[in-house]
Amino acid sequence: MLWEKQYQLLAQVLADKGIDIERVKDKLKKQVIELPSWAVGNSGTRYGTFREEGAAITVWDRIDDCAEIQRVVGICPVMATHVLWDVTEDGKYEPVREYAAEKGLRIGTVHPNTFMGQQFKFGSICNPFADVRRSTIEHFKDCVRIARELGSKTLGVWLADGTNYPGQDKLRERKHRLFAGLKELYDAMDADMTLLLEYKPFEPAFYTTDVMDWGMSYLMCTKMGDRAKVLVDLGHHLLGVNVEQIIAVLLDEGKMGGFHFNNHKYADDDLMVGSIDPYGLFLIFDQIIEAEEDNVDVDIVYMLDQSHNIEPSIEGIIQSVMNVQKAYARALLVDRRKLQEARQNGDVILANRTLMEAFEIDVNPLLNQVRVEMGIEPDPLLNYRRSGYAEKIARERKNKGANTLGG
Ligand code: AOS
Ligand code: ZN
Ligand code: ZN
Ligand code: ZN
Repeated sequence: MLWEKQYQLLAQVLADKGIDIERVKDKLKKQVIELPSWAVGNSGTRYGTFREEGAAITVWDRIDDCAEIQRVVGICPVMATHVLWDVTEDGKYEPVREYAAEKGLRIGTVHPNTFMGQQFKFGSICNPFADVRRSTIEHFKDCVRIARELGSKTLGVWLADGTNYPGQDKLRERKHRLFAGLKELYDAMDADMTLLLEYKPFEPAFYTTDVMDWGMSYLMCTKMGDRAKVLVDLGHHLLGVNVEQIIAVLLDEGKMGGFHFNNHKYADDDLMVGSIDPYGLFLIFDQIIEAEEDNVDVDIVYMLDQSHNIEPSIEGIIQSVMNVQKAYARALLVDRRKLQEARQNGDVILANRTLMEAFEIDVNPLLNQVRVEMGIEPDPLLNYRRSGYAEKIARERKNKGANTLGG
């Protein structure tokens, strides 16, 4: 095979640079990305949803689909979950955990749901009405129990809280309510659980959002304690924001907790990660690897959070996972010695070129080799297409009704 020859050549080139390819492969094999259960069902935009033949309808379908994705990619043995959706019809979570385990998956980050329901019109924990705040906190505490039942150690909180008009509510008071609510959740967690707090500049609220940026998330997490960290969703930044710098700061402060991977051109577009800006994704991984090499304690939960509106969801997820792998692989191949030298010499051009050189490497042969060594087919997408799984679920799930989830 041509790629095998390309791999041999790459191994030689890297050896000349003093990069140990065995170590790189080892890291690539250990990479873990959580699959969002909600991404395999039908999802859409506020303008409508295009139904996909074979889209997951039940929680069992979602587990089956994630297991199929894991079969071909090999680095996603975890399903991130939304508490309202990934539950049995009679409200049980343990069977979900058991079925997932049967399929070779564990349940990852548990996401509470504080945005679907009439009571949330003015927010959840920041709501001006005490009864809504109270019931949200009860839901949070319930999520801790659910996490236990699902065997998960991570809670991922995204709040839709905010206001739409100046004057609508007292902003400082909303901040107090925010902290009080989060702190109750934090205190209810087990000692080995972590809380990840996601931020987002706008939407659904359009004037203020209570956790609007990394600074606010960082502030809340710092006030809560060590087991609260920031979750960075790549689509949750205004245009022009330098995300990799945010990652560097959070890593340095021990507050970089997790990612929701996706890609955007405008706002929270939830497109496939790496589809619009693969270079930006590489630069994020570059920060992570650099911190690791500097012995910074890096403990990050990687998740996808995307919405597959026109592409087949499972294929979109497979492609996304591969895009993340590519970015990670390239960041692992940065010639750090040369980079360091260039920096010491004040050589801006060579420093930048060193990064670009890694970004320009065709890492497909390397990733193919990693997969073969892991016992899976080199091309996950073709492997999936050949399996007949898409046709099978389209047949089996046809006429079973369509389930539409948010994203
Ligand atoms: C919303 O914009 C966020 O990205 C959340 O992570 C949300 O919980 C997720 O998209 C599932 O609805
Ligand atoms: Zn998200
Ligand atoms: Zn989002
Ligand atoms: Zn998003």
